[in-house]
Amino acid sequence: MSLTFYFAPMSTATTVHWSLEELAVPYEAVQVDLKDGADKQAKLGPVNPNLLVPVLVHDGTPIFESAAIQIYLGETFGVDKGLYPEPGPARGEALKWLVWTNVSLGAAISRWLQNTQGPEALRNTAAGARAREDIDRLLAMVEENLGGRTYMLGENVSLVDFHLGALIEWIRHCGVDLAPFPRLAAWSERCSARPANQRLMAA
Ligand SMILES: N[C@@H](CCC(=O)N[C@@H](CS)C(=O)NCC(=O)O)C(=O)O
Repeated sequence: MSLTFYFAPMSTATTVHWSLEELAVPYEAVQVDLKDGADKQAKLGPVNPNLLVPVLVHDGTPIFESAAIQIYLGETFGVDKGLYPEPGPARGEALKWLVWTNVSLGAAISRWLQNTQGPEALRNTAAGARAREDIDRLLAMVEENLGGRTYMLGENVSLVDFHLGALIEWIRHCGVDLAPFPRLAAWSERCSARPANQRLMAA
């Protein structure tokens, strides 16, 4: 069995990196310098024509898109390790939050960053403000979900917590205040304190 993981620090790849560390499966990590076009082309060209990290290559098959990788890792290794639900309604909940993290919350965060911190010529103040409102509305969904739950799927930590948790760490770093969402803030601290995440942060 071979697993090769293409990543860059402090990027979308961190969500998958965290899961790989928690799953404790052996993998080879290949760091890509996203600022170096030649490095990107040489390393990512053969595995992701979109030239983005993360990419996971399992026994020669490349898988890109972080949510797809998380789902794949969950199905392939996570159930046995107690980090991903068996097929059934709980699996449906995991899929719901993994996909939501990218296509709802992640998309709003991208709009916000592009319109407030991206290239000057592409910024739009009203679109940035709208995206920021959307982020708070979406964070309120997480706050609601965490009512009476320790983790996103209930009492057990799962790949959903690592996927969403890494994104929340990132937006905190970008200046999103979690104070209006106390359950979310406490959950984020709980997840971030895990040894696997601390190892990544220290690397
Ligand atoms: N939808 C993709 C987004 C991946 C993505 O945007 N990756 C960024 C890093 S955060 C990247 O590789 N950018 C390449 C570059 O900056 O040249 C996913 O979830 O995997």
